[in-house]
Amino acid sequence: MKRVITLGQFIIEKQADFPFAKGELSRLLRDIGIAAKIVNREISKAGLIDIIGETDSVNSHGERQKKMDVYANEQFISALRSGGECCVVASEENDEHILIESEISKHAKYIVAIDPLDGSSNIDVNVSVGTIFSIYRRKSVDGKATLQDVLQKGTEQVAAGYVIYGSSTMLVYTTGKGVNGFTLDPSIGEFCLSHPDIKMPKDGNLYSINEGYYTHFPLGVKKYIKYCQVEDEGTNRPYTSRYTGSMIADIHRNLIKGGIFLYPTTAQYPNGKLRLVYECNPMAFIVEQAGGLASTGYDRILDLDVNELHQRSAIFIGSENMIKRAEEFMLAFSPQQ
Ligand code: P6P
Repeated sequence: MKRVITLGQFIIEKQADFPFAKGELSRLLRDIGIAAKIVNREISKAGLIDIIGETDSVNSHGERQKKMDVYANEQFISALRSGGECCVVASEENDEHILIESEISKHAKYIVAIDPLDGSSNIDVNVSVGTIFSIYRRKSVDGKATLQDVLQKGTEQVAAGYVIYGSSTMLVYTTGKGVNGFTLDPSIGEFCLSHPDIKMPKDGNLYSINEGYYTHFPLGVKKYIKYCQVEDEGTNRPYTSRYTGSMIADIHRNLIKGGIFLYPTTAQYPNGKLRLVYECNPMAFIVEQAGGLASTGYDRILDLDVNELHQRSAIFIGSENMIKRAEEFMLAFSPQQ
């Protein structure tokens, strides 16, 4: 009989990897897991309750907020506020960072950046959506935490993860010592270890990109797309195109099977669409920890300077050899200005 290892048990067992930790990070991950279960409960019956569709409000990106966006944001912020291990939350849904100033939290050592519900427009049509989180140590030593505590490079992350609300609900995370995946068992209400020590295949034959923007892509991207489509048995081409409109679903699939996800610069998004702090950096940390790569097509995502909370970036993320090939096309046809 295979031993069931819950997320809580796993976190405690792995705590030994952090001799100086006194359990705060473990409790923080536990708080995130609790909020994920609450959000999952509502998503799983979205069509039956008044939680799909749009609100009357617009977020900092000018995007109309979905009811589920607001609900998920409230749940994660509430869990982090009551957990007491986080002093600042930076959310895709909030223009400014949120100071958690309760007595137990204002001296907390961790910062959490979160996209509470990425791809939420897919909920209305039952396509997988997800939550992305990134955890940093507070840098400021006294007084109130500041925005500078949030604007840290991706290399400073102490943990990152995502929850994918799909055919099953999974939580995948890293603390810098590999990547592990947990599947929610609704019968016991626990995330259970299902994908220990995930390793991303070095090669793959899946490519994920919104080819609707083809005319606006840099020449290097256009040339790479054509490369993916050319018949060549030796390199397992033509590749298969898979693009769901939900980054977490696309990257999770590629993490397991091997593949590449690209969101390059476009006319509409000259700096890329995806946000560096709470989308690109956490996903890059996870993918690198699983043996993959993540870049802008030129520079490593985790090394990018972070200057604004909602800063955008182009992203090429996936299997090592596929990323390297795509970067060769960028170097050859769209050299960095
Ligand atoms: P487009 C969802 O809105 C998201 O942020 C990612 O999850 C997804 O990969 C991307 O945007 C889809 O963007 O422009 O292809 O619809």
